[in-house]
Amino acid sequence: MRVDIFSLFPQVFNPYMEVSILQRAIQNGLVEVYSHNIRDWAIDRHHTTDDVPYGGGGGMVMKVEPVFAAVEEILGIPTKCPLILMTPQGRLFNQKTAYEFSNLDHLAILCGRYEGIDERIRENLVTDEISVGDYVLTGGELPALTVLDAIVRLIPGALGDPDGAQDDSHASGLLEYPHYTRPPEFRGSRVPEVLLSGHHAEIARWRREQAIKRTLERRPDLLRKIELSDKENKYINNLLDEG
Ligand code: JFT
Repeated sequence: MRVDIFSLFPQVFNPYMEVSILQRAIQNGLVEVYSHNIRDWAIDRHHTTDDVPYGGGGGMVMKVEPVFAAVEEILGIPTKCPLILMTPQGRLFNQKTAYEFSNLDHLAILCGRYEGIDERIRENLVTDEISVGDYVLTGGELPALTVLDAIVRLIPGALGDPDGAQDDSHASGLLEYPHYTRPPEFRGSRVPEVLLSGHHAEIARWRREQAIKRTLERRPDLLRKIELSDKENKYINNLLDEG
């Protein structure tokens, strides 16, 4: 997969790409990431990338010409691959969208700054508008890294683990079961006996029940979206009766 990122702060992507899973995926040739500085395509003497809004009001707006020049030079005309705009007004990013994007062999991400981008960029260049959540950041760079990380770890081989991402929170539609590692007792707090038992079927059952219990307690909205077995529904009804 190839990912092109357009930003006024392309250097912010490097430190994160040099650690983490992204680095291994890049080294293994599973993904190529190029971050481009939109300012390099601003042709006036001051390399201007923003301007005052028509109609007045505060703040600045990202200019249309440098973004078009950057995107058209890198992606071609007409642009062949999806161009995702990170924006608080986009649809909420989730695991399903991450899977969809991870199947692309080329995608591009546009990160804005200031109060936002000239609407004509959105109308004529952008194919998808995505937000990472209902909170306010100062620009699209952190959302872009979030989306990039979520996508790259789904590329087969990126996790360096044959089971890959299948156990993840949200892959099954449930939150994850609790994790433990050595020692078996720490300051009087013990690892659940079943995990020490070596009983694989019982461990699997315990984990599934814990995942359901957690999801019921913390994210009941998720439970309504997935199919459970009759046994699992009985387990939920028992939990609800107890509580
Ligand atoms: C914020 C953003 C996302 C996402 C793109 C651009 C300018 C600053 C801003 C803040 C509030 C209202 C503009 C951006 C995001 C998120 C993405 C821009 N700003 N208008 N903030 N929070 N979840 N995705 Cl361009």
